[in-house]
Amino acid sequence: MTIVSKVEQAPSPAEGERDLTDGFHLVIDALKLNGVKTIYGVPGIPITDFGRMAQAEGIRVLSFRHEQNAGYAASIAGFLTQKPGICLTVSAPGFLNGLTALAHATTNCFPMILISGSSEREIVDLQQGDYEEMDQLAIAKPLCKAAFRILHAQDIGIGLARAIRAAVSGRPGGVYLDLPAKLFGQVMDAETGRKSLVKVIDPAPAQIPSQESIRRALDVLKGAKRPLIILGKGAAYAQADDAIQRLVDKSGVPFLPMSMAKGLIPDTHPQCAGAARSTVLKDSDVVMLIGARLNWLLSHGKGKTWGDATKKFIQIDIEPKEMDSNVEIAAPVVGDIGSCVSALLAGMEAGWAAAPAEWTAAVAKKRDENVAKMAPRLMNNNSPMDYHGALGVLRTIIAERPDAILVNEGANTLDLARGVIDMHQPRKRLDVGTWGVMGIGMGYAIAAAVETGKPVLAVEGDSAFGFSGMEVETICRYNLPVCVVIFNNNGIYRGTDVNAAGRDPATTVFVKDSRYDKMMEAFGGVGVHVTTPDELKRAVAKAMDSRQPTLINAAIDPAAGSESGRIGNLNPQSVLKKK
Ligand code: ADP
Ligand code: TPW
Ligand code: MG
Repeated sequence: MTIVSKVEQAPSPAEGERDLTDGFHLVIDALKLNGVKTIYGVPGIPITDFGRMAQAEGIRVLSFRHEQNAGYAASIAGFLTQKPGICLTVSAPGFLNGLTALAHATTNCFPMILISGSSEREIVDLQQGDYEEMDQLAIAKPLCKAAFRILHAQDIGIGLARAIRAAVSGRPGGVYLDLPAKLFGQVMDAETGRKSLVKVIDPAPAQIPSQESIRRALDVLKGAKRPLIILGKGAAYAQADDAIQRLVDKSGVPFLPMSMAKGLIPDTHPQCAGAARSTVLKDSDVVMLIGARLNWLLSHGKGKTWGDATKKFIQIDIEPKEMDSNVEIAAPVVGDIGSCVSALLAGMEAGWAAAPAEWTAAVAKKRDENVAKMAPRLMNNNSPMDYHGALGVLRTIIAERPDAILVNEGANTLDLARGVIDMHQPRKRLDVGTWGVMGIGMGYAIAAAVETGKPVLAVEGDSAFGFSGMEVETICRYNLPVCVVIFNNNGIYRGTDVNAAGRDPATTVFVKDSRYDKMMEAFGGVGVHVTTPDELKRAVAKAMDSRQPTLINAAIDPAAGSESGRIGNLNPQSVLKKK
């Protein structure tokens, strides 16, 4: 008897012989049937052979050093491709390591499936102490959009179809798929197995907004004296780039991109209000949100950030429950962004009046003033470097290579890079997202390189880098075009804190003048240590053009940063006097 892996190429069975398949191959065939090309994970019992077989069957299986990084890679692969990114882990500890990323995917509305092997159900349920025993399904459930377990080989097709649909339809999110060890070895007739597989048709169906909601939104927009469009990462995810561009152009409305929506329309577009953020939030009277939630990142749509003027909100989102989540939404438009924006465009009759010139001129003036104020700071060649001097050159690097992908995390390193580095193309800026989580860096960089083939520039705070730094080995192993720049200011926010109590170092500082570049050299990559913006520029340009794995340790003035970057106001204050 032969175990048949490629069901579609199964030879006709010889007389009296039935071809068989098994759980391993059915999962692989189901993934392939649904277009999965890459799996991010860490091997071990019970999925080591699964990884080998998937690789043999032509799926790219990328092995990481820690599941959390593989999970972040899968989550951003989902964002970039609109297909669920797949993360594969072992049971209990591997599963838990991957779970943070699954929760992150759900929070950020990225489609992802965490597939974990699990231990024997009968033993787990009686809590008899199996190898890596854990009730993974129960633990995953509250942290993701949906969670499934497959117990029988004949259910693999349906189980994967459910997982894929749950991840990508409606508001995308993380899905957990539990595959007990026993499933992989289950054998069934190959032909029956092939027939049991499901190719998911139209996994994320268009969701057409009602005509009434479109009319209402256009009425509100028409009445605006100071309109603003806010583009969120949902708009970037939706890949409705042309329609959004046409809406912005036709309406003449200033737009503000949220962090990961930067570049959806170039930051250099005349209507971009990125450099006039406080003014447009405060002074606008009608705000159209496209794939952006009114969460903490937008001060919940109220308070002094939003000024005194009464605002009317138009919100375009695929998730009906998002409407009125923080403030009243005057014109909810529920549907997928492509369909909604196209319907709005269709409803804007010829001769639609562009946004009032008085307002657009005021926004442009404010923006130009702010840009002019910043310009000289970006041109300094100080050593030790400050953030602006270093970021000024990275801004040029990206302007010269607009198709490169920028990954960014840290506190000052994040907030200042977001403000300084203009993005020119959609989905090129990948960062900490809704939670402001540290640790996405290397996972995102690896997936970005793998999924797009473009060179990646990862701009990392020294603390941020530490959360996923071991994956530089992975970058070298797969020879990926990733250039990591570490803004090394000797610590979290600043490198200057001292512990008044003596003994141990302060909680926010690291070993002084660490040479992270040597880490890259340890694995055969290029390591460079730089102390001036000129040196930084040369090193990054070389790395991006050579596509060689590179880590540049950029020494930043330890006193240059501020506590928590731009969000220091969120720190609770003690009323007690310091000792
Ligand atoms: P940002 O952090 O950039 O402000 P958020 O993550 O808060 O963005 O918001 C993204 C929003 O986009 C979510 O509310 C999500 O439901 C929505 N969304 C995601 N994909 C689509 C889509 N294809 N069509 C409509 N809305 C979408
Ligand atoms: C998973 C808290 C926010 S920002 C940051 C930490 C630890 C590091 C800032 O230092 P870095 O940048 O990266 O050196 P810089 O330029 O300001 O010096 N754990 C998680 N997520 C978060 N957000 C934290 C801790 C945090
Ligand atoms: Mg730092």
